[in-house]
Amino acid sequence: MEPLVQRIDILRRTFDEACRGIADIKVLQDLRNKFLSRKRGYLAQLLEELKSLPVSERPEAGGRINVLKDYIQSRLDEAERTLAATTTASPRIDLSLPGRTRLWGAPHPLMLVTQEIEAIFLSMGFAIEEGPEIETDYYNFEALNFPPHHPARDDWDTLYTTDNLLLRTHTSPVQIRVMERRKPPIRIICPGRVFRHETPDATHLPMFYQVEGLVVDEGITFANLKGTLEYFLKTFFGEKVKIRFRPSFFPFTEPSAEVDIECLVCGGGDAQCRVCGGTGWKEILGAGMVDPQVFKNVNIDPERYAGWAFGLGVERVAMISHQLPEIKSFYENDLRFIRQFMIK
Ligand code: 2NM
Repeated sequence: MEPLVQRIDILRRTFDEACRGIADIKVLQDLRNKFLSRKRGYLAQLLEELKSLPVSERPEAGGRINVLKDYIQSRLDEAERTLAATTTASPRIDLSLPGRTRLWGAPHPLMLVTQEIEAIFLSMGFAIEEGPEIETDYYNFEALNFPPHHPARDDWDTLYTTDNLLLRTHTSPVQIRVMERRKPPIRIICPGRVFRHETPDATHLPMFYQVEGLVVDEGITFANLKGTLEYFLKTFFGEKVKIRFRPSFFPFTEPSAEVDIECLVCGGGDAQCRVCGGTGWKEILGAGMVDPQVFKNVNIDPERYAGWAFGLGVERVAMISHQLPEIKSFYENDLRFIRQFMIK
């Protein structure tokens, strides 16, 4: 057998050779055992053989064995770090799979349109008021000049929780509550959810959003109504939009009007237009001068004060301005739809 010192050198070359084949952690652990195991490792065997050397040769040989041991240890540690960095849990990750998309929310188009409407009226000095969605018969009907059993109630049928409590059919009760609490001048808008007995179709749902407005002061006339609503519609739909006022009827206003804008799709040029039915006009809101009886109900003197009010459906306005054919698209919670209206 070769002298111990030579066998130390041979062992180093054997180790270097074996090191090239470290493909995974298993091979690395085998190597570590073979060379460094305290009991039967190659280095432990060499140390054991030190005893057979003459005492004078032992320190040098022992030193060489220790140098080799440090060398093997540090190379194995390094190999382990490299393995860990390149193969961490590799069998469990399939890099060919598509990533998990984070579905960020987006403001709902109905909220965006509501805020746009609010911003225009806020700029004219209006305040925003809110109130309950479950109302009494008095606030939803009586105070607004709908007598009990009056046929006008048919158009505002709703769900009743008791004989006296119902889901509000408009946000006008909020305006009644404000007029009870506060005396003129009043300039408010009332956004919110309302409910009506409706069979769902392309343009109707039993629940929808409204914005109503109310102005009460001394000397208010129909000219104020017209000027303010024209300013609102031109700001919202564009300066050039054509507007018309038609006579109409509501129990709570006299006189009453419905307000149309020109059809944004055909501009009146298509007798077959699917959007306006060939009329060239789209109804956008209802309005009128507050009926003196409504003022009496809230203790505002109709001889001294006058006022006007309007109401619009947010879905209808949003559908016209974005040219959407189906009201239900607002309620399907499809992010692909909702995200299109995001202001980026
Ligand atoms: C409309 C149309 C016309 C209206 C009237 C009132 C109140 F409380 F002052 F009497 N609030 N809202 C009103 C008037 C609502 O919606 C189409």
